[in-house]
Amino acid sequence: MSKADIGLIGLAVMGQNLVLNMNDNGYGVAVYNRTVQKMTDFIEGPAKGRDTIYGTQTIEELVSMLKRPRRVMLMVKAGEVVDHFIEQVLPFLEEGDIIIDGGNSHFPDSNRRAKTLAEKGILFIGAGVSGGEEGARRGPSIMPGGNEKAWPAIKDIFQDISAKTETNEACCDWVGNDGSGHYVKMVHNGIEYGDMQLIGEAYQLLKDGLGFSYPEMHEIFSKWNEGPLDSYLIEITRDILNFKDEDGVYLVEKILDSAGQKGTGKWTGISALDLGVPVTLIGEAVFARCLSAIKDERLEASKILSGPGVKFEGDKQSFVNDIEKALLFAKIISYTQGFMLMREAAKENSWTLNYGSIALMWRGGCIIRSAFLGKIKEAYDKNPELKSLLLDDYFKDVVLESQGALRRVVAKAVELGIPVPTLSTSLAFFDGYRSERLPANLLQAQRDYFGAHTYERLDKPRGQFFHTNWTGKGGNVSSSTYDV
Ligand code: 2AM
Repeated sequence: MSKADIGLIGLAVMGQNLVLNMNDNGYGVAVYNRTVQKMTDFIEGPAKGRDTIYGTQTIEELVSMLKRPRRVMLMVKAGEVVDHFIEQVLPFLEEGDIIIDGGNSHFPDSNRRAKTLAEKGILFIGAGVSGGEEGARRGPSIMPGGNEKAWPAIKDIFQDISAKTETNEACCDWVGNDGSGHYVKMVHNGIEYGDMQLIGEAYQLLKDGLGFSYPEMHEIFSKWNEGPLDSYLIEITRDILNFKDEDGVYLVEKILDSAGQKGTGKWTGISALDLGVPVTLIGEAVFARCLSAIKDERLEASKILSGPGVKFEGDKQSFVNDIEKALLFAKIISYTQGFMLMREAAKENSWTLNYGSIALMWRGGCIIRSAFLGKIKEAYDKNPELKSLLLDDYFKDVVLESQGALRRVVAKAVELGIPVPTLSTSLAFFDGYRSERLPANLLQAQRDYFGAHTYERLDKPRGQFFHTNWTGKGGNVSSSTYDV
């Protein structure tokens, strides 16, 4: 009976494709779905003729088919449904068996599940899986974290089914304890929001600022995809810009400009705020989607609030080259911020994260896959303790070389009245990050003035706090004893 290498619960399209992918790689898979009809449709449809994919009608039957240690993977809707299935599976498992959650779970849930299951002797893995349907079928990026004791038992399956880089390295490696796999996946999605918003801003500059046609923009993106911006998202944008509806009109022109979101970008922003890390670019990308979503209000405002009415004058080609460099610059800032966030989360949660291997996992299979991630891996391979990507020689040179282009692009966008929230925040971050002094001295003075919050001084050692009676009227009591 025990003949399947792994059991998979949840036969929506991601689940089905992972099963087929595992089976292509020689693994026997037992499958189950709440709605049993979906299981039979799968067995008689996409899985037809594969005699090592086993359809099961109950969870008990599914578990009974598994080799030990039993590996049960959940590909179900994130949230309570995951807990519900864990409860259903548990009575049939024994110590040392493994539950893998491959859905888009929020990392605090995975932290909790890893802990409560460990108490029961069950090894929990929270694995971020990226790459969409096609990735799941042909090779996704997989970011597994949780109970490390389970890793040897799932390593081969996961690395076999994952995407590979050009040098045949698997885009799947051990991430770290607890919910760190889902955390890294969340940051991946946040970065995806940023990359997409940056491309959107470039598109609006090309279309509304420079007046390029769709075939011209298609050409520009084709060229960009052959340079340092070479990536999946640039590639699909190139193709989208060339895609005509049945009536010959470019389809993207007809799509309502109101963006949806499922929450992972927002979670990244919330985590950044919680940890106090300036992940400004992803934050702007999330808010840009929110602004797009109030379409009706914008429509009303557009009739009342006019812009500068300025037209682009100058050399279009050189501006296109500037946009390319500006995109690269901003992308470096975004990834710098994302890795800063992961470092802080690792500190906070006592995770040991390997940043080079995270870059490698994102190198292929997932939505943000790009040539650029190879450079990030090199930077962390050179110095695993690298504080910031901007301090790496390669990235330092690129940002120093391209900052002029970004400044011209942002300045021109401001003149033209084209919103570039992510491009401009990347510049603001850069200018702040490279500043020895920021105006926070004044801010500290204000805080001390109105709230006796105290300040440290440049001419005294750190850790000594001072309070000044700014008006001569307030007391000398500082907020350590008196808080307004
Ligand atoms: P279904 O096919 O029976 O709807 C992705 O939606 C997967 O999660 C599907 O396998 C789906 O099962 C499952 N799922 C979604 N909501 C569920 C719920 N409330 N209980 C059990 N399974 C659920």
